[in-house]
Amino acid sequence: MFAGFLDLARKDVEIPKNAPKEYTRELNAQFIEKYVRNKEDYEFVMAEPLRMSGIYWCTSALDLMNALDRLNRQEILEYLRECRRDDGGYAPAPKHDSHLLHTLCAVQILIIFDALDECDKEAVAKYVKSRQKEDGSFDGDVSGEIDTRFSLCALATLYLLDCLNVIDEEKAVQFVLQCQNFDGGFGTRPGSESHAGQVYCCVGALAIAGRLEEIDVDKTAMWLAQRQCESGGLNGRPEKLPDVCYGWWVLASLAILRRLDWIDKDKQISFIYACQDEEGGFADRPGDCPDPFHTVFGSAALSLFGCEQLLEVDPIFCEMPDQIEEVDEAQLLNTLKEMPSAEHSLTPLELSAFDDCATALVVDSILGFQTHKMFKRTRYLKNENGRAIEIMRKFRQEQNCKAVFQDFLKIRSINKFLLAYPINKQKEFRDHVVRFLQMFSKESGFTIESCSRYSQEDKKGAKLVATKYWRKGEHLTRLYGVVSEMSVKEEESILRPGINDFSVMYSTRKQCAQLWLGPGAYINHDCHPSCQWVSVGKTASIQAIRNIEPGEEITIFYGEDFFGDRNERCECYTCERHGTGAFTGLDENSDSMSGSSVEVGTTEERAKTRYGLRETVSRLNRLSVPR
Ligand code: GRG
Repeated sequence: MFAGFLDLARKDVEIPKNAPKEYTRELNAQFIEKYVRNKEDYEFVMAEPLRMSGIYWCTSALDLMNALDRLNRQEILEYLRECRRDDGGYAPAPKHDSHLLHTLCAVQILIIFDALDECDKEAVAKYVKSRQKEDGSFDGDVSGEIDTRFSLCALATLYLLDCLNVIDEEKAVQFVLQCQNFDGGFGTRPGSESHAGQVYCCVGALAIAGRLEEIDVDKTAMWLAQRQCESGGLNGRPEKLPDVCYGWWVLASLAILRRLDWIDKDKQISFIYACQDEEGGFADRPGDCPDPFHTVFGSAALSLFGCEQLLEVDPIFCEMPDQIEEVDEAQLLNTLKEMPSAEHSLTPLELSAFDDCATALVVDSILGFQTHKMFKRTRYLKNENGRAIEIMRKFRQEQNCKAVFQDFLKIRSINKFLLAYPINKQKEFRDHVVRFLQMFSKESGFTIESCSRYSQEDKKGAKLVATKYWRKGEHLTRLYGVVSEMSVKEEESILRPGINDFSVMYSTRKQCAQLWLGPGAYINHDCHPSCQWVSVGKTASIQAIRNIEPGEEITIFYGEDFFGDRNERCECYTCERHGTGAFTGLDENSDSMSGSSVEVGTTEERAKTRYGLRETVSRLNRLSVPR
């Protein structure tokens, strides 16, 4: 209590010299896992009135850490069922009353677990509508408390369920606008003090309604930027102590307003790191006790700044497309061809994003794990993987490219992804997806399978395999490689050595690096390959250079020095058979012959510490591509 009084006088904190200086992902994940497991702990028991929010914080935190599998999905979904109330809303715990905040949390949890079909959308929408007052405001529950937090909860819930039209949106917007103060900030109700949490709620609500242009964005962003204290931390209002959770409320608001760079990023990151407990989890300030609330919002703030150990955060509100806008399905479907053109106009950036998204939809849905990606942190499918899996299952039976693409367009995150591109590029995305569908077409003569041969892929990669007999000289016309030339600037901005330069070649003729993606990027190297590349326009196809039996792997020769000098680290099947490359000097009967040499650490750690198998810089001077 005495410390609480002292806090009234303090205006900032000092960061201890020994405070953490990096994000401790594993410890943070363990902290959440332990919190959820120890249901008898005092903190857990006392948090019952907030339980649904607590589950949302834990679920969201582990989701960002890409560690959702540490939670018991079934147990959580069962809990949600117990919290459904007859009025259509969700309560924080069984036998409690429903509340708008916990209803939003429940919907978000269902989305994270890809289980939105468990939600009675109409009932929830009816409940949210019932909480709107005559002046456009919302109360949270039967107690009647009005707060702009509940305006955001209402709009966000309805947006996520695709039924914003059930409320009086205009009145909701007018109420939020009335809560803006002369300083640019927003409060809980008209005339109440500006607070960063409420700014987030109001800016988010206006973004959902597509009405941000109604405020002076610079003025609001200035008020938010002034929240940064000397320590680098952010406070919620003037003269108050910084708290790691404002890393989220302030930064997400600035991100929505496209003014994230108005904050001293490095100082803020150091402050956030320092709030981590040495045993995991985040506290409000350095040295305090950690909890799930500060852990999720501290992590989310770091993700906004692009922390590599965290998945891209989905602040929903700053990525929001226009509500009514949807891609023009007819334009895309009417001109769909089963064998797309060999030409394209994709820049390396577009090709990278399209390839990632298409492989997430088509390939990963069938193989059941994430295959190579240019931008690993981006979640193209958000939490709608289940839909893609279903669609691909149907494609394998019905073999209908048009129907499958039409279904893909119905996936919300895909529609949203495409809306960022003009129609000509959307068509190119469609063609790219169709190229990948060939992998599962009965006509193509090849397919993709998982492959555990290569240590560089943490033994979780893929290979292309023939599904028919191919004669020497025949062209595998449905197997495309898609090539895009890279400027030095593009190389610098897109490529990360050892991380995503796995398919970059140097053209000695054109004197530039080229990005090779498409289904062809899954073809593995072999020192005695079965195929070779043949350029066709801006794509490339594959030709058999010897007879290939069904079931045999389709391989090409990457180059003399792709896997180190004279391919000394090559792990191909031919090297394994001949005891060359990575198998040189290995005893045939030793354990390490069961695929390749022993590897320690993650791919990223290895990329930093040893020869980078796919390190562009060291390869660019050696490689050439076919003319
Ligand atoms: C979709 C992420 C998401 C949230 C739902 C409930 C809600 C919408 C947003 C809450 C926004 C908010 C009001 C955050 C502030 C939380 C907080 C730490 C309040 C503390 O206020 P004070 O007055 O502390 O106790 P200060 O920092 O002002 O001294």
